[in-house]
Amino acid sequence: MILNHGVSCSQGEWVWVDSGTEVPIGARVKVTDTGHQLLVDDEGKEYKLSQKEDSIRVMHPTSVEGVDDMIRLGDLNEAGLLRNLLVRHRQGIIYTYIGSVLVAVNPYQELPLYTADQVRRYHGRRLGELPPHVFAIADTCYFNMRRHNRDQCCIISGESGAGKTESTKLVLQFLAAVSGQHSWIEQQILEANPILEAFGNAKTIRNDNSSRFGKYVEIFFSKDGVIEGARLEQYLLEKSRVCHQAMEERNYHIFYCMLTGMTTEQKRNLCLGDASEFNYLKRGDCVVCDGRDDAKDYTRIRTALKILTFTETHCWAILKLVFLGNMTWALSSPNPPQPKCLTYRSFMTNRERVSKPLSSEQAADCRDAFVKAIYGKLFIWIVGRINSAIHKTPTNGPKYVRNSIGLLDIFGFENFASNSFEQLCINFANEQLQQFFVRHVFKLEQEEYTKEDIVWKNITFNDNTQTLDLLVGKPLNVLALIDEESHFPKGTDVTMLNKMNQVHAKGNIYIPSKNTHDMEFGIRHFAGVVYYDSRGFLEKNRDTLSSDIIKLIDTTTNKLLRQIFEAQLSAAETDGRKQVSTLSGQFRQSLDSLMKALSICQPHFIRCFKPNDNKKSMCFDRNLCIRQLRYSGMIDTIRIRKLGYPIRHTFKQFLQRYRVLLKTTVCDPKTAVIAGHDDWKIGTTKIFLKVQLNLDFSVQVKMILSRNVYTTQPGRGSKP
Ligand code: AOV
Ligand code: MG
Repeated sequence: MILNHGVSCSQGEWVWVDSGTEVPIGARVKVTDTGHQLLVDDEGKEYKLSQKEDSIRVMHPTSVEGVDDMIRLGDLNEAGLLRNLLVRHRQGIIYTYIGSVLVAVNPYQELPLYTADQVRRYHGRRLGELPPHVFAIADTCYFNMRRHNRDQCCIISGESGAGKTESTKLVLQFLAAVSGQHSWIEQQILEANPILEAFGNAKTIRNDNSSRFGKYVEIFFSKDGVIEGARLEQYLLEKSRVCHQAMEERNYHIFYCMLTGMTTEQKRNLCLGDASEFNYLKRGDCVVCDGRDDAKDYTRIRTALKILTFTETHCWAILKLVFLGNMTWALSSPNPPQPKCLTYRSFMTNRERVSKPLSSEQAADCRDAFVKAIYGKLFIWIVGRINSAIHKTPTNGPKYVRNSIGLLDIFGFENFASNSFEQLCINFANEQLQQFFVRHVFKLEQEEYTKEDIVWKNITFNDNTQTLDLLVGKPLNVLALIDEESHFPKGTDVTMLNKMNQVHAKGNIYIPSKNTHDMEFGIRHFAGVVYYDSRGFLEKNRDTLSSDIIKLIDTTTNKLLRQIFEAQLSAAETDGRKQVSTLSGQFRQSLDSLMKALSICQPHFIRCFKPNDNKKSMCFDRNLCIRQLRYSGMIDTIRIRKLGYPIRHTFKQFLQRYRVLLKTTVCDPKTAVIAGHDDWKIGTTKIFLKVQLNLDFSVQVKMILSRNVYTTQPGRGSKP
């Protein structure tokens, strides 16, 4: 049977079908015993071929079995990328390249891929020589750093549960293995992880070990390629979790680890009972997490703390502070001892300072703010302590050379049913990283054309500059307005929203609230529109503790508590009215320095994908994956490639593939002209094509081949 696209269908043939799914799905032609032709798609659904004839295209052979590098796909489009991941996922292959970018699909099962043998196998090999692997990317970083004396960075992104943190650990494991010293400092760097995860990770509905902060780890190497130290930067720990957890979610691991791991004696000393006795730990109605062994983790954390030179006194001080919130004002206690600063608020009138009792709700908010502040500051302090153990400034003087590899494990784009200030910050970070990514891919393309002496000009690509302008670029941008209103004593979420609506309604990136009662505004992000609920924005952004609480802290004899609030205490002393920087201000600053750091590195990208929402090993959710393909920048990558000549063959490959046509086709000059010179270019080592050639293009092939190419050595072509 011949279809309208000139496709002849026979038993076993693969085609693309448009069957109302978001992107076309792969399907195979099946001829039944009775001679009827059916289509069976990738999900196992059957259709009568006759019903689908209009929406069928023949599948390129590369899409049938799948390829290691998706840039090589003949069907270089969404459907092609998606099916490639699907086909490989079914074969248990989790890694795939798209050019130099690694796509890692979470296997949700232990795979024998990360052994010492595998490290040796991948070490010293070129990217693409062996099947795609996270070790291949790690080795490329290491190789490039040493060969070119240039700092490298690896940007690992993906949504919650996609495998960013695991990939980061694997890269680190590889680097530690090939740097080859098994030194104390290496061990310290590796042991920083259990500590960070204990205090910064928690069970969520998406991930049993979800990192609730972003991190950038820089690993420093001597000129001999030996690990010398590292430095950690953390971003935006989710403090609200300390007081509140959604259903089926937990507070930070450390709480549960302490309560199950400590001896009865130790617990008695700290007046601790069971996790189920703490309101702060059981809000999600989930104190145990299947698959995690809290008691064992506790031992691990204590060992790690020791390795990172936390003293016994430090450890106890930390553990005590962790529970301070719960102990002093245990919500479960019927008569909690209530320090006055938590039940009263003092403020200045014209003449004097007066105190006003707080409602019980206000008092609870005040207590929560305190507890969150303690935890947040403690986390920052712990990261600082870890850095002081693993980050050694070079002692050999300023001329001393060392190189680094940075690993960024940061929250992916977020779009929930309800989005707040945190999501705005996270999505802002992702916009910046997306721009960085797209510009890098664009630059690589440009370089490839220049290298091959092919003119690539007047090509522009619309990246997400407009969204970034709205967020931080233009005058009165969104983040500036939020900040301005946060500093303004009478500012409220409503006044802030009104200003944003006024200033930005005319643009096409900002979506103003529908009416005066609507507290939502929308932003067109690169990965889709996100609606933000503006309620609570200012308070979250101000991120300040009341002066009463600062005073309370000032009375404490707890040394660690004083230490973690050092900055606040001294600010209160010098000038109470001094403008403290807002949360978005701090975040912007740390992002700016991150972007600066990344921009001087040679970047590598790992895009982690989640195959399904149920943490299942052999299940591939097409819609979920399409969404990830889009916002991971994969679709941008192919769009950029398609602006030029997406299909490339080295001369040798090209000849092998098409030589046969040279003998069988007669060159008709007229058709050759129609085929057009613009559809292909001959570079110095490769042939560049606009579209994949098939038999219909034999004339073109003939023409290309006739231009001397076939007489040249592979890799040394002559120019047209
Ligand atoms: P995330 O870092 O991307 O989410 P994780 O790295 O924590 O996600 O991965 C989630 C879980 O998936 C892990 O705990 C493992 O069980 C499993 N997993 C991931 N990668 C692998 C792998 N290569 N091999 C085996 N199992 C894997 V978040 O921090 O929530 O954004 O906030
Ligand atoms: Mg993580």
